[in-house]
Amino acid sequence: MRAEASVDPVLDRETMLRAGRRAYDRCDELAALSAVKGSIHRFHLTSQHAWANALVGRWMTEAGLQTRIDAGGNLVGRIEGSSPGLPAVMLGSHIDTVPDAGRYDGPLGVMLAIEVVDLLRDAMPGMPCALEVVAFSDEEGARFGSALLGSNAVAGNWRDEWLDQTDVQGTTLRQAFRDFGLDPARVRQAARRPDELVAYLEAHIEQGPLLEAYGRPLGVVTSIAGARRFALSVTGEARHAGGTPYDRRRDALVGASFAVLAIESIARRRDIIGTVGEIHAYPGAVNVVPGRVEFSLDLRAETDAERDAGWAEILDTITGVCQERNLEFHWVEEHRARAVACAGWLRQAIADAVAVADPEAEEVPMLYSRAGHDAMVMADVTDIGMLFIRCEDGISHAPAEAVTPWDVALAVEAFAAATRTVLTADRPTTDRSADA
Ligand code: HGY
Ligand code: MN
Ligand code: MN
Repeated sequence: MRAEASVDPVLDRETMLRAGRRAYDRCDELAALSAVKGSIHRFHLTSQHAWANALVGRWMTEAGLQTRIDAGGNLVGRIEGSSPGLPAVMLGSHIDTVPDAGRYDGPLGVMLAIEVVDLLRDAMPGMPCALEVVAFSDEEGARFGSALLGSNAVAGNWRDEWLDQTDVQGTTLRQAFRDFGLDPARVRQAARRPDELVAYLEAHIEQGPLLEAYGRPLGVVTSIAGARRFALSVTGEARHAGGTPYDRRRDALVGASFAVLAIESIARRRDIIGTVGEIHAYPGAVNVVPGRVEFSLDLRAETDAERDAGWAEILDTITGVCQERNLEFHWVEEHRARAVACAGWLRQAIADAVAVADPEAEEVPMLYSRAGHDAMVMADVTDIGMLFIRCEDGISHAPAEAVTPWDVALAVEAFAAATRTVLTADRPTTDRSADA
C-alpha cells in the first residue's frame, strides 16, 4: 500500500530508542513470571497471571493510566480525554502464553501500548476521546482449550458453558475464576458496548517470516485468518505387539498417522494451514498395538470459506481411511474464530505511520495474519487495526522467538503516530465492512 506519509513523526530519535529499549527490556522482566523455571509458561487465572497483572499494572500506573482488573481477569488501564467518560481508543494484546513460549508474543504489544500512552498522555486533556490499554488474560487458550476467553468477555461474547471446561488438573474454569478472586457468575460485566470504543489497535510480532523476507521491520495487517480447533480420536483395538498378525490388527496409531499425513497434503494443496500439535496413543506401551489415539487439529485460512472447504475434505478423507481399516473416527470442535478484516481507515492510519517510521520502505508491507489475535474478537465490538513487527526467522511459540531493539523502537514511533491519528480522526461510522 502506498502510504500518504501525511503524518509527522511523533518522536525524536533519542526518545524513540529509549522507549523501544524499555518495552524490549520489560518483555524480559515479564518472562520471568512463569510456572516453570527457565522457560515461559503463564496460563489464564494462575498465580503467574496474577503476578503479571500486578507488574504490568504498575507500569500502566507509571504511564498515567488508572488500572482495574475486569470481571474476565483482564487488566485494563484508562486515561481520560478532554472530559471524563468519552469513548476510548483501546490499545492492547495478551499476557498469557503457550507452554515453553517466546517472550514477545502478546507482551510486546502491551509494552508498546504502555509506551504510547506515556508518550501521548500530556496531549490527552485535549483529545476528543479516552485512551485505554488492555492486557488480555487468555488469548492462547493453553489452559482450558477454547481460546480468546479474555477478549470474548470484553467483546460481549461470553458463553457460560465455557465455565465447565477443565484444565489438566481437572480444575474447572469456574473454580479458576474463584481461585483468582473473581465471581464466575459476573464475567459478562467485562463486556464493553460499541459506543464506548472508537477503535482497537494491536501491535504484535508477525509470527511468520514474511517481513524478514521483505527486508522490512514493520507491516500493516489486512485481515486475520479464521481458525477452527478440533479434538479428533481414532479407536481400534489394543492387542499384543508380538502375537497379533497384521491382518487382525486395528491399529489406531497407524490410522491416525494416515490422517496426519492427509491433513498436511490437503492443506498444502489448498494453500490453507492445518497442524496436528498434540497426539496421544493409548495405552502407550511399547509392546501393545495402540487401541486409541487422541489428537488435535488447528485449521486456518485467509477466508472462512477456504478453511471450511478444507475441513470438509479432511473429514471425508479421514472417515474413508478409518472405514478401510475398521477403525472408529470421532471429532469434536473445541474452538472457532471467524476471519476478520481490519478496518480500512485504521489500515490507512497504520500504513501512514509505518511510512514515517520506516521511510526507506518503497511500499508499506500489507499482509494477512496467519496467527490469531485478540483483535479478531474485538472486531465484534469495534473497528480493529494491527501493526506487525518483524521477528527473527518468523519463529514464535518457541523460546527462540526474537525481535531487535531497533525494530521495537521503530514500532513505538509507528504505533504512537497511528494512535495519535486515530485519537483525532473523524471516525467513519460505516467503515466496518472493509474487505479483507
Ligand atoms: O494460535 C495462534 O494463532 C495465536 O498465537 N494464539
Ligand atoms: Mn500465540
Ligand atoms: Mn499472540
